[in-house]
Amino acid sequence: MSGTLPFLAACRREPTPHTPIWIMRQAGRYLEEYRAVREKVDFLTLTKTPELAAEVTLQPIRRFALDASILFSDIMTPVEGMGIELDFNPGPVITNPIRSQAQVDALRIPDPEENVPFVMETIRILRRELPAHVPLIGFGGAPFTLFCYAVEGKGSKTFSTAKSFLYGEPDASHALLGKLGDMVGAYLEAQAQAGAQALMVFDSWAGLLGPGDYRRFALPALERVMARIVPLGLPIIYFPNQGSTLLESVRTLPVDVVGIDWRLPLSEARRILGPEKAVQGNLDPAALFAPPSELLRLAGEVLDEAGPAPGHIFNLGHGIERTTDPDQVARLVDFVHEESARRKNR
Ligand code: 1CP
Repeated sequence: MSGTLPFLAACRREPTPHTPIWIMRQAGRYLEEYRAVREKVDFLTLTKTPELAAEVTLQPIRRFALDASILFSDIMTPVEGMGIELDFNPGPVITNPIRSQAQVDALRIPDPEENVPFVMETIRILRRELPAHVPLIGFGGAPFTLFCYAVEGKGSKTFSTAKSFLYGEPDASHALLGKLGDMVGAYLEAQAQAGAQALMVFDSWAGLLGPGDYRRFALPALERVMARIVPLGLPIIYFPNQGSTLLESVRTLPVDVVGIDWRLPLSEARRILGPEKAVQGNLDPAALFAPPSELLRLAGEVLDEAGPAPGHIFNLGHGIERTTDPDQVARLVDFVHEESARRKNR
């Protein structure tokens, strides 16, 4: 029964025999088999070719005893069909950044099966090829994080252009955030219909906003996404990166799991979020560069912080770095399984 798989049970805060673990960006350049695929095709082609996208999703599952897989795609993949022109170098690059109300008005809300049929086909292939004990997570970007790239036109540390637009043109910004929310809601619903077993919303740049502006701009658009996907009944994970000062607001969102970056101890996150939310995280990705004994000590600290209550999914506090040694990932996964099972039997 899929409902009893440790990852899905932990999302629902049900007891599990061990703490489930998966790793953000678990498919990617730190794996030589991923680099071998990328030598032959560029990133966009990889995401648009279902057999290849499914293959790289499966690569980390073959190597490590992970408790969940995540669709190989990108948060920006579905925005092309809105009329936002997308390239990757290596992060997203937008050739027509959105900087006016007229541009916002011209954006379409596409039908996901027509816009990104390759994503839905990748999910269908994966549900056939994944081992039955490994559930598949579908994902999308949070409206505010998609807004950052759509307006800025590329990655940035500060997203100054996007934030200038947010404060300078609040009405156009609300309209853009609303359209992105409607697009992502439909996109995630289509992933669920294609076979995704949990849905994750990445808000990588949430931490650029203070709590007041997060409530004013980011939250209403996120609530539109939730209104669309909560009725589907799948576990929902929301990851507000660098969002420790936003958790009071996140507490009111109807999500099952909140991803926590490594800057906040999980005990603190649990205290702020209350007993109704599961937590996911939050080992510093840099811990994978420590000697093995230190890596395992730091992973043990994350288990200590999560405490004995059900509802913890082990993960890194953000994506794995491309220079990480895969043997360290294997050590981490095995340790989390063995150590958490030992503690539960104590
Ligand atoms: O091979 C390559 O060079 C491409 C690098 C790469 C990869 C492996 C990009 C470009 N995207 C991805 C895959 C990806 N992106 C996944 C795959 C599934 C997995 O986790 O294994 C996921 C979930 C994402 C989501 C994503 N893309 C986010 C949210 C998560 C996060 O890390 O905060 C963000 C912010 C992006 C944008 C993006 N796409 C790619 C890059 C290098 C970036 C970051 C750009 C920046 O620094 O702003």
